Amino acid sequence: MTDRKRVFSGIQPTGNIHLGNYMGALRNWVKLQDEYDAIYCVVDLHAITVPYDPSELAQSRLATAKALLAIGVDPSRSLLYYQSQVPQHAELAWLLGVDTPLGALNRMTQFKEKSEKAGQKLGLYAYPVLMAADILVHRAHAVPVGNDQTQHLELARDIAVRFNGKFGETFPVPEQITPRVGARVMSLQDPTAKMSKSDPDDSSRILVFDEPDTIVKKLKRAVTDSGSEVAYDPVNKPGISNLLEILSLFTDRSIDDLVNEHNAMQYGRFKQLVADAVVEGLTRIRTNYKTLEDGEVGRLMTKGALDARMRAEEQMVEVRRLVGLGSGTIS
Ligand code: AQP
Repeated sequence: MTDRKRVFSGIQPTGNIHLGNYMGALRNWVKLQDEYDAIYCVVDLHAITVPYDPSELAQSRLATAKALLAIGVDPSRSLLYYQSQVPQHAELAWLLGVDTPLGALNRMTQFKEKSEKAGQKLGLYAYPVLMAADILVHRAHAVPVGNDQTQHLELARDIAVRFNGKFGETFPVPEQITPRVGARVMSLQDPTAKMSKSDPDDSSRILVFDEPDTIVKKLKRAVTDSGSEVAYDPVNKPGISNLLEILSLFTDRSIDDLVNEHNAMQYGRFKQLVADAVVEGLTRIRTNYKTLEDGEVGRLMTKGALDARMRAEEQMVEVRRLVGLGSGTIS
């Protein structure tokens, strides 16, 4: 283990990775590998908290792992694995859950939203406790996520503080890392709602692996606002502001700069500009994906899980001792 600070994050293997996932979280995952001891996870135990098809899960896990590698997660610099292959996550979730007040879980908006469709189930309810365990089992200092995860991360911080208060300083209280641009990418069809995998309307999101002509089509159909000015005003012009954020990220130029240059441009031309930048920016990822071989990715994920188990077990030996569940090992 290095003495660098640790960063942890996860992504669910549900549906395909979209521009919101990429801009809000995954781009940061790649960047942070240089600065931090980075630990990344395909959170399959989270994915099964909503209805799913078991026969598709193995395939979608693999596809998600490949996508992460194609985007630039580098197993020679980061730890990458499937959550379910490291049982310490679930064990710590139980130990943390026994002392998590129901009032805190009742406030989680994601539970309220998702349980409307999936029903009120314990797994969905306990999801934020498992997320806290994911982070704390690695004693992570920071968590790169989009804005939609702020409430869950606050709960993880509360859980860490409560544990430390009861058993002594054990877990760093994790900080959230969100990007300046792209922390909440909005739906192309309803720019007041976040872009999301579960939106039934395909044209609401751009997938990282969409074909170039699909990207152009979706962006051309993106809902824009009244008026004709290209201006950044997320409240009154959420559609154009969303497109400006996307263009800013893909061109590495500030929003002010882009507004100055394109202020008088017609919406149609502006959308084409955004589409060109996105297509160009995602080409490298699409090309990388095609070079990845399933067997090799499977082996990388197994190695990642074995390393992660060893690291998580080091923490769990201490946690078990602290909570009174013994210091010895059973062999
Ligand atoms: N629209 C978004 N803008 C910025 N960041 C986003 N993230 C998700 N949507 C946006 C971030 O992507 C990471 C991985 O997300 P996830 O797959 O683990 O969970 P999610 O938040 O449930 O993703 P979706 O697409 O929004 O799925 P559904 O439709 O099921 O709710 C996280 O860091 C998240 O913040």
